[in-house]
Amino acid sequence: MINQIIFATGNEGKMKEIRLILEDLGAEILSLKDAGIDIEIQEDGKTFEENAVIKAREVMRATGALVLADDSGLEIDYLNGEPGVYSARYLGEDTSYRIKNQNLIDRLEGVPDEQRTARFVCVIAAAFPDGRIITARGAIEGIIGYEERGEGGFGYDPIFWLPEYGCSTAELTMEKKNELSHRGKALREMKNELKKVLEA
Ligand code: ITT
Repeated sequence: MINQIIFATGNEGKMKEIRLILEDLGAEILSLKDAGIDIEIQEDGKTFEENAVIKAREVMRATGALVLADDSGLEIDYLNGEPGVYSARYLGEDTSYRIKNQNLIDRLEGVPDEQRTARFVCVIAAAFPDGRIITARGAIEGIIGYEERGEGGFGYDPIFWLPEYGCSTAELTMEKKNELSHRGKALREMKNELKKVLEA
C-alpha cells in the first residue's frame, strides 16, 4: 500500500493545480520542497515524454518512493512549435514572464488569428519503486493573444487565449482551468492508472 507520492516539481504554479486534482487520491502528495529534496536534474530530453521520465526516475532513484513528474510547455504553430520543451528556459530561466510573454506577442506582430494557433502540452510520468514507468499526455488548443490578460495561473497563461470561452487561461478559476487544461487531462488519466495500483 502506497500512501505517499512525491511530485518532482519545483514549480509552485504546477504544484497548486496538481494538489487540487490529486486531493481525492487518498495519498499524501509531497512536493520536492516538502520532501526536503534538492537535486539538480538535467532535463536534456528532446520530448516532453523524455523529460517527464527523466525527472520522475531520478527522484525515484534518490528516494525509493513512488514519484510523479510533469513536463509541459507551449507550442506555437507560427514559430514551428517554439518554445516547446524549452518553455521554462525560453529567454533564460530567470527572465520574468512579463518579458517572455511580451516577446512572443512581438514575434507574432501582424499575424492574423487563424495563424496564431498554439497548444499547451503536458506529460505526466510515474516512476514506481520497482522500476516500472507509465506516462499520460494531455493538450489544450488555443491562440496567442495580443496582450496579457488575467492574474490567475502562471507562466504563459496570460497570453493563451481560448476563443470559445472569450478569455485567457489566466482568467479562469483554478477549478475551471484544471477541467480544461493539458495538465488536468493528463493528471486525471494518470490518477485512474494510479488508483488501480494503489487499490491493488
Ligand atoms: P519543473 O521542471 O520543476 O516541474 P518547470 O517550470 O521547469 O518546473 P517544465 O520544464 O515542465 O517545468 O516547463 C514547463 C513550462 O511551460 C512552465 O515553466 C511554463 O513556462 C510553461 N507552462 C506549462 N504549463 C503551463 C500552464 O498551465 N500555464 C502556463 N504556462 C505553462
